[in-house]
Amino acid sequence: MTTPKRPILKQSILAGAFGAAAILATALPATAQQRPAAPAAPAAAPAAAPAAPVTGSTLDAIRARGTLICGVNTGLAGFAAPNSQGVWAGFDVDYCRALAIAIFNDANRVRYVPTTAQNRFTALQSGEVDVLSRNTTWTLSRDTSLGFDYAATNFYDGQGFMVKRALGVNNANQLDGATVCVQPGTTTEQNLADWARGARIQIRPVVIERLEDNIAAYIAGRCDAYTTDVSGLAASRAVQQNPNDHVILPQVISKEPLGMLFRHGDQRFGDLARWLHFGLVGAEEFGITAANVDQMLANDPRPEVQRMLGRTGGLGQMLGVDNAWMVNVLKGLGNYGEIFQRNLVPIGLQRGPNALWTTPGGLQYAPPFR
Ligand SMILES: N[C@@H](CCC(=O)N[C@@H](CS)C(=O)NCC(=O)O)C(=O)O
Repeated sequence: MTTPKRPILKQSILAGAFGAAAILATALPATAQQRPAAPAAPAAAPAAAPAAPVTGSTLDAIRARGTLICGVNTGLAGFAAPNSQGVWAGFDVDYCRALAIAIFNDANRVRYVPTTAQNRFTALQSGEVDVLSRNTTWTLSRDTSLGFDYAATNFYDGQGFMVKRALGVNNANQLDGATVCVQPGTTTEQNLADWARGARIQIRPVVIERLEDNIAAYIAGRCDAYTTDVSGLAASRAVQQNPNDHVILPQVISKEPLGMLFRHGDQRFGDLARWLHFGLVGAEEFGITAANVDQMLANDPRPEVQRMLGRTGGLGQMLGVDNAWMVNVLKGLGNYGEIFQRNLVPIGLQRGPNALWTTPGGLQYAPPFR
């Protein structure tokens, strides 16, 4: 075990540790606790129990109900949060709306169910929601023993750290001995332990259940750093009074491929969710936007564009929806790049690995529409 090396952190660590102890003893006795991360026992098993089968076709149930029930975040700027008019908005919300357009040609036929890191999997397993569109990482255990499938990776992410600029830390390795706020029931908690162990760094996790309590504890100085997916760091930083007082460190310690999840056995619905993402990415590649989709449908000579837009090929029908599904989705929401630009650029995220595969370093790639 290493000892803390940097005086600046040692000082704030003490403040953080005592502050954390106080909050744990009072506000959050049952849900928050400090645990040593390294060397530590391997991270805990996934929060939810293995899935009990939900029978019946989700697509049919959604049609019969007349509404899609989308499990989203409790509130994460840029991804899923009520806007100033109280209307849910964000990147993950746009994927719910896209599904509703594909199924009903009506973006408003969605009921949003806020889910926490801890209860999201139970909500999907139990059938309380039809789909999770909620910054959730694709992992082997979630894909198997929890009973889910992933539609596609709609956001390539990774875990990072945020610190106060005033702390003077600019590299994650300087966090040796630090207290780090982290939410349970996440890959974040597990990765933090893995990373600390691998890097032979001692981290003192302050595990706090609710997102807003994590941020509050970090802001109050009870933790030296806050860790989550870089997307989540950007979202939380963007809504602080002075975002510039907080620095997202350059190290990314994990891979967090985020995407929509559906239940095992729900392949028809899953196919639609998957090809919806590919349609958004493919449209960007072909240069089809909300503004020009009608014109492209009428005039573009490329056969794949005509198939994607449903003029030929009957691809929508193969997915169980109207052949005009992508025309409707693109008119309502724009292509992947437009959705990214509208929701995520304002919180400071760049395309990075989420650029199209035709851009160096870009990973977003759609299989053929045929
Ligand atoms: N991608 C990670 C982390 C997802 C996650 O839940 N992150 C937190 C912090 S950004 C969150 O969204 N919390 C909201 C809540 O629990 O209400 C995972 O799938 O485990």
